[in-house]
Amino acid sequence: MWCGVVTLFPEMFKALSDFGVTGRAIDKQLLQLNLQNPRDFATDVHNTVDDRPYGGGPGMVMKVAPLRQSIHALREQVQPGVRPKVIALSPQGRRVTQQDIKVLVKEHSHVIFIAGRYEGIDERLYHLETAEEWSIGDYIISGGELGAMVIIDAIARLIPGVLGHTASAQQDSFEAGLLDCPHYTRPEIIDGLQVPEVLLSGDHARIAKWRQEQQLERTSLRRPDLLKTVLLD
Ligand code: 4GY
Repeated sequence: MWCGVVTLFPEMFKALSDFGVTGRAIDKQLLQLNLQNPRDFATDVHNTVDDRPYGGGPGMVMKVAPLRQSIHALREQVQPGVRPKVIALSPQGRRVTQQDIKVLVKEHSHVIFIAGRYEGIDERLYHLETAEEWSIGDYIISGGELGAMVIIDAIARLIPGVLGHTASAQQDSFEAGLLDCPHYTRPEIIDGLQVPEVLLSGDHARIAKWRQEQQLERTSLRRPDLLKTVLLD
């Protein structure tokens, strides 16, 4: 999977390249991360990438030209004929689900993420570069970088060969559209709290049944919205 990111803070992406599952995916060249700073395309002495909003108001708006040139520079790094999907992180976007991540990994080998800053991005960029807006949740963060990293992390763990067998099985809970069951490890008792007896029984059929019941119970209690779609499927 090839991911490009347009960001004023490329160093933030060390959180992906230098740690854990995403770091290993990059080391193994299963995930390629290409960063482009729009500041590199600023043309004035101050390296300006933002400007005052038309209509007035507080804050600054990211200018089209440096972002556009950044997208084009990233596009030139892919094989001719490949047209990466362009996704801008924004609270105005469609809420991202595990299903979206699955589709991205299966159907789009190349994706460019736009991580905005300040008050936002000049609206015309989305039209000019046919960018979709995606949101990681209904809250406001200071820039698109953390949103892009959340999505790239979720992508990495779905790329074949990135996760080991144990870890990929764990994924099956959300795969089934349900919340995960509770987990326990040693010691058997902590301050009087016992591990559920069934998990010590060695009866694998009973354990599997218990875990599925727990998944259903927790989902109906905590996320009844998820249960609706599972029952429909
Ligand atoms: N929520 N989901 C989000 C966000 C910050 C102004 C554009 C979100 O994805 N991104 O809050 N982003 C804004 C800040 C520029 C990005």
